[in-house]
Amino acid sequence: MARIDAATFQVSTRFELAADTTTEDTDQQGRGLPNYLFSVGLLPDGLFAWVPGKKDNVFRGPFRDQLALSDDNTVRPLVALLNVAEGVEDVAQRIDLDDRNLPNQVVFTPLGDYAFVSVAGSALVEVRDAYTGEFVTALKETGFAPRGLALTETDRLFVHASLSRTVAVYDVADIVSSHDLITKKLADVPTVAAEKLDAQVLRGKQLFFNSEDVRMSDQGYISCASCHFDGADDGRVWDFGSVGEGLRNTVSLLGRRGTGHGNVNWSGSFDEIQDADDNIRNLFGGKGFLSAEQLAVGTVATPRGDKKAGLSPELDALAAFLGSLDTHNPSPFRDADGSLTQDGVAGRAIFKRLGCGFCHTGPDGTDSAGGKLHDVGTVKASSGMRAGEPLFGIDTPTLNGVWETAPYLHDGSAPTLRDVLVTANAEDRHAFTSALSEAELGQLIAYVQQLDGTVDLEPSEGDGADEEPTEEGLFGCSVTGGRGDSHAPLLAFALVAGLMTFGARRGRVA
Ligand code: HEC
Ligand code: HEC
Ligand SMILES: [Ca+2]
Ligand SMILES: [Ca+2]
Ligand SMILES: [Ca+2]
Ligand SMILES: [Ca+2]
Repeated sequence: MARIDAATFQVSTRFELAADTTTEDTDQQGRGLPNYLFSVGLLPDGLFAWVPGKKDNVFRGPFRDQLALSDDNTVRPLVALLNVAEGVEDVAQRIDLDDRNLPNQVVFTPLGDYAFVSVAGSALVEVRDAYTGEFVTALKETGFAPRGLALTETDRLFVHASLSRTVAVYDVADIVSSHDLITKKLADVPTVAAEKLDAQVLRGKQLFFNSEDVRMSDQGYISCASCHFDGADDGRVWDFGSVGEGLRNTVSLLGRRGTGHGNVNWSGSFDEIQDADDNIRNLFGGKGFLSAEQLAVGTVATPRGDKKAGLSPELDALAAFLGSLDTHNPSPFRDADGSLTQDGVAGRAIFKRLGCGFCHTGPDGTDSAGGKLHDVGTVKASSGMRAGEPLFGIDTPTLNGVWETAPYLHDGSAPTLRDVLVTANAEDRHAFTSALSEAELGQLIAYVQQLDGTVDLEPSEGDGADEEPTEEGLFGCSVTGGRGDSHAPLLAFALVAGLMTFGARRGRVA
């Protein structure tokens, strides 16, 4: 967290929130690295502040400390306490909101004796003693995904239930006056006159954010939003060894349109979003949205076996929501008018010359749709398996949106794009980048940083930007599905580079 001097706009204090590597993992507490620091609630005296967020247990897992992630020791809810006067976090005072998911905003009573904390995934507001941090009571039935609070001088608490499209209003006068703990819900005020989301998509988004449903999570700790808040990623590398995978960097779901980029997961292990039910049951402690009977039919229980689609309205709604995530955030590395910078244009030519588009193909920048996997020299022991089966390669990720999704590679082992192309590509198995001059490398990186799904016309293309690339078929056949290629086609890249077009990009959707 940073404190900014309002007069000079300079950072005056930086509060470092330390990784907790020592707290014993139990059902009420655990280790973790603070993340998703949503907001700051300043106490009326200005001396302390509460910062709600989460704690990611990136110290746990079969490849790390030999302990499988469990539903209560994957993500834990966190409120960090900043000692504003001394400019440090008071680590000993950290609050763990047991059995909750994604606390995100805090307001205090005028005397500073009680705190109201909205908890998005748990669909409630907690009342806590501001001196001790102890739990006092909870305002339930706020509606889905509460993520905004306001306390009025008339002792009304307004709670924005973002995914119920309502503001819940509570009378909290008894708490404010320390008279009693009774609260009364006065109203649910609708905030949206004409809902823009399709009903199934909205239902899916509500499920995505809701850890209270025992089908999603046992003790209410985990929802999809725990790691993909608003559909994005959390920058973390999770040890998914216990669900037949390995070290896995969270994938942003933005722009991927559910299975719009073919199989999902770095190993391409799932062929439907509905396969997330496997993680719900095996990782989040949820009962799952499919019954034992449904799972017992044919090969439904196997991720790429008989289809799970159509078996559960909830899983289908989750899939509809993910399918609706069809845009990436615009890259700020572009010129102000949204076009490629000069370096970006130069980088695009290098991208073609090196044959990057052989795998990062077409508007989505991936050949995943054919079920291909490639080992570009990044697969190691800690990469683990593919849903319990041998892992021969990785499903080519899109490069659209990578400007905001560091770290890189399936296991997050490349902190920067440069590391992907240099440090992690020592043997040139991920294209011949060692042949590039420092300037060319900079241009290639500039191009990749500007990919966000925008249609970039090339001078020679005129207005033919809607055409699909036609050369793909020439090369697509040289890689087999399921097994990683040995990278024999690399030599061919240099020869055909002049022919290859990366292809038209989709226009930005408003
Ligand atoms: C503990 C953090 C965590 C939670 C909770 C979580 N995910 Fe993920 N998600 C990840 C990680 C890590 C990956 C990469 C996993 C892999 O490749 O095996 C991922 C990958 C995905 C992908 C693959 C995207 C692609 O195109 O390859 C989808 C889809 C997905 N998650 C959906 C969900 C849904 C739906 C939920 C809730 C049911 C969920 N996730 C909950 C961490 C999480
Ligand atoms: C043979 C297929 C292939 C070629 C050619 C290829 N890539 Fe990749 N690329 C992949 C695969 C597979 C991954 C995922 C590897 C992993 O996660 O371990 C990847 C990952 C990446 C990533 C990291 C993305 C992320 O989200 O972490 C970047 C950046 C990237 N490639 C850029 C390039 C550039 C630039 C070129 C050309 C110089 C190129 N790639 C050529 C297959 C390829
Ligand atoms: Ca607990
Ligand atoms: Ca894919
Ligand atoms: Ca499946
Ligand atoms: Ca990443």
